Amino acid sequence: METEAKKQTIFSAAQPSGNLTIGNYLGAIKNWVDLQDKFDCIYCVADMHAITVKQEPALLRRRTLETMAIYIACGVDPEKVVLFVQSQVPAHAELSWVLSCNTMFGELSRMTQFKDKSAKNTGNVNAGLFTYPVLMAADILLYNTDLVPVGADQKQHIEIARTIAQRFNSAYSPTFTMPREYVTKEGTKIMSLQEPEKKMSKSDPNPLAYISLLDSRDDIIKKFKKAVTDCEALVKYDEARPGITNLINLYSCFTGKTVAEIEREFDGRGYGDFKLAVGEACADMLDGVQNRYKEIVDDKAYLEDIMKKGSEAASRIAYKTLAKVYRKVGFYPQPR
Ligand code: AQP
Repeated sequence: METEAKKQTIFSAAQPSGNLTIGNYLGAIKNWVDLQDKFDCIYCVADMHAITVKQEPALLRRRTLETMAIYIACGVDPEKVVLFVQSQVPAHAELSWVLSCNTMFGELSRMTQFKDKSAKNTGNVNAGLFTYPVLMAADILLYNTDLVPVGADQKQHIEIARTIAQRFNSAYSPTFTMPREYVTKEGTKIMSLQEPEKKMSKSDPNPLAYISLLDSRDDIIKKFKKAVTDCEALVKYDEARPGITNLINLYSCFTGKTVAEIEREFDGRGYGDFKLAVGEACADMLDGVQNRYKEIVDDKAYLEDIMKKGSEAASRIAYKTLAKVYRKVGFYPQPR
């Protein structure tokens, strides 16, 4: 009898630190949906990562549920994937401690996200912000993950997860699968609409800088109209002009048109026309997501049932890995 080849494992997560943006969608979640039929996929709402920045507790709880609903509205199918909330699987925190003892201070000091976020939050440069990549390594390594679909901003964190895994495997014995990032060309890095040299972020204090997946059509069109470009009024892809280049990239993601087709379509037309077209295409793309979201977000029992099943399924895998790690580092066996 032929045995079926084991599928590769995918792990990915997003933080409920704000309403998810089109950056989160194009950089990560869209790929999650594309991958769910071919791989064993494990997706999580990373609430433990979110508290590295101050969160209002009631809001964090609500956003955790809403983020679950957004994943599903975007097409993530809880029947096909393991979908869970990070803090409901304590193995993440437990493995993170062991891994932090196998991670060097210098390695963490080089992380760009730490530098960016600590510059933005000078009043709260906490140890969790610094050790964020270790928790992320634990998230990934617990599930013997082969591939991690992320935006380009997270590549450095996948690299350090590999370094940590490698170090642990050589110090003890082969334990962790070496993960690789899965980044698609199009959604790689969506930039802010107000400061196009910076990436779009859901926690940007200026709501004009990002498009939330739940923004109304009017807001979407208004935000694109106000998007920062330049005074050349030329719809032409040019890395030296990050504003218009970001909008061309986005329009291409929304419509599937190539850059050359877009440049031809808007040849001789001003930015006004183009920005309106980008806004309309974005709103069209989000229509279905928003309708589905409205249908499920108030069904707390349905969402909590998915969380429960997800955390049970995730725990089964995670605690197997953790038990192996505890044994290898020499922790005394759990009392029976
Ligand atoms: N602008 C982006 N372009 C492409 N991909 C992006 N991602 C985030 N922003 C962009 C990808 O979305 C996934 C989830 O991200 P996250 O919530 O874990 O954290 P983040 O990268 O810090 O995202 P934000 O929106 O910038 O959150 P805040 O503002 O809370 O820090 C990741 O795969 C990420 O690559």
